[in-house]
Amino acid sequence: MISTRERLNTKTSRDLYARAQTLMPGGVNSPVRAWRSVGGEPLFIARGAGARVWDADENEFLDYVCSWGPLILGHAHPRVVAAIQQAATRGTSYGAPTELEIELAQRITNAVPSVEMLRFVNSGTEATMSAIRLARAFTLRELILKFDGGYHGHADFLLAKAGSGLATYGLPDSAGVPSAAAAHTLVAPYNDLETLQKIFESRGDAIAAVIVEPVAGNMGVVPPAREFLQQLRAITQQHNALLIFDEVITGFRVAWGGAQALYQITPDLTCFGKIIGGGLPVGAYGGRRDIMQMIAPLGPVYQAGTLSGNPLAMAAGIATLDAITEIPNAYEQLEMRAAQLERGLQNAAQSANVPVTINRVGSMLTAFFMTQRVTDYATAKTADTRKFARCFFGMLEGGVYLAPSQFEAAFISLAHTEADIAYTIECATQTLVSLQDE
Ligand code: KE4
Repeated sequence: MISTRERLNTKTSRDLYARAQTLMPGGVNSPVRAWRSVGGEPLFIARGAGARVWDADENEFLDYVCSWGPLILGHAHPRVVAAIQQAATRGTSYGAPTELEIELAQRITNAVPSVEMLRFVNSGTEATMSAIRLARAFTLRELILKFDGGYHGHADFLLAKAGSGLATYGLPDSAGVPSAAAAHTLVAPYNDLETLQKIFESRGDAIAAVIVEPVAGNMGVVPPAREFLQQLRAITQQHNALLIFDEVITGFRVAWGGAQALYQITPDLTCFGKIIGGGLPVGAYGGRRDIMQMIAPLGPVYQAGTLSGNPLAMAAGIATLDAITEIPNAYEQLEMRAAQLERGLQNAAQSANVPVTINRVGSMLTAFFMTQRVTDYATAKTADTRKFARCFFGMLEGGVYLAPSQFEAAFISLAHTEADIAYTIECATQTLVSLQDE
């Protein structure tokens, strides 16, 4: 039974966190897991099953992080576990081609027609950095354009933030990123076609590619404005720049064919991650055959990886995609559950008189603590993050585990039942009422 509203016993997590911090920076292997934006100390998760996780103190939670997106089937899906176990009995890695890579590549290219050929890597970061190297080689141009608030992994030239004012050249968004690396990255506001047009008018002939999250998930969920993606496609085509869809989150999430199917846009290259690995480390980049054929060993663009196409990860990805296809109306089910959650959260916020605006595309959503609509990073950043943090901990005490940041997405899986969603809404109703005194 999920824990009722009571102070959680988190002693084991606290002890583990103390030890972890002596061994790993911040005690974590990815910054967002340290809960810095909500405060407090992170829970250490011991196991997951379906829509639930249990922490090291056996507290049970409904999970809306879902490993930041990969677990569209929920945790420890029997089909995925069996596939990994079976692959492991034959060995874990050979450093040689395997049939499993063909099987997963075939499923992805069948599902996403713009991807005629692809290369597997081990993370979304590797996918986007490789796609950008490829775009630069194909176009013989150096500039890349990304959008403010867009996150595409931690390659140097992608850790660039918007310059001041209209100085759109990127500035390093992390220590250790050379200014030269960021200077080759232009940064424009998401959903702002006017600025995009201006940048292309002045620098279009030097821009190799635009990389975009077709549905932004890293400023919180921000859908593309009407015509934004269509115009982005037209402008890049007009200037012979490539369009790279970063579908690491949206791939197989918002539709079987990803955001490009949902919005009917054909990018030149697409980056994948998360769901295609079923929770194991997998990324991929792919697209037009004439572009992909520039990748070594066929062409001059070098990219490699010891564990790329790892058999266990391939097996997990194949099992995940096959399990989705075998669930009748899987995406309609995800849409129904997510819409139920969105409606319930909206009603809870209204009855508690707490200003909340919700952005949702399919089974990814964010509730921003503010009244104004969120259409880009500048507006997202005006959200009341203190109120978000209060809500995060209220939901946690009620047995609901949200992403520990206002600027992330909540993910619904095929394991979340109608009753789970109803429970979540009840928990939100109680939590939001407790925020009224703010
Ligand atoms: P990875 O290198 O973390 O596998 O993927 C990078 C990446 C690329 N593109 C998009 C659109 C992404 O969302 C990501 C990674 N997402 C973050 C959270 N939104 C992963 C969580 C983390 O950094 O720990």
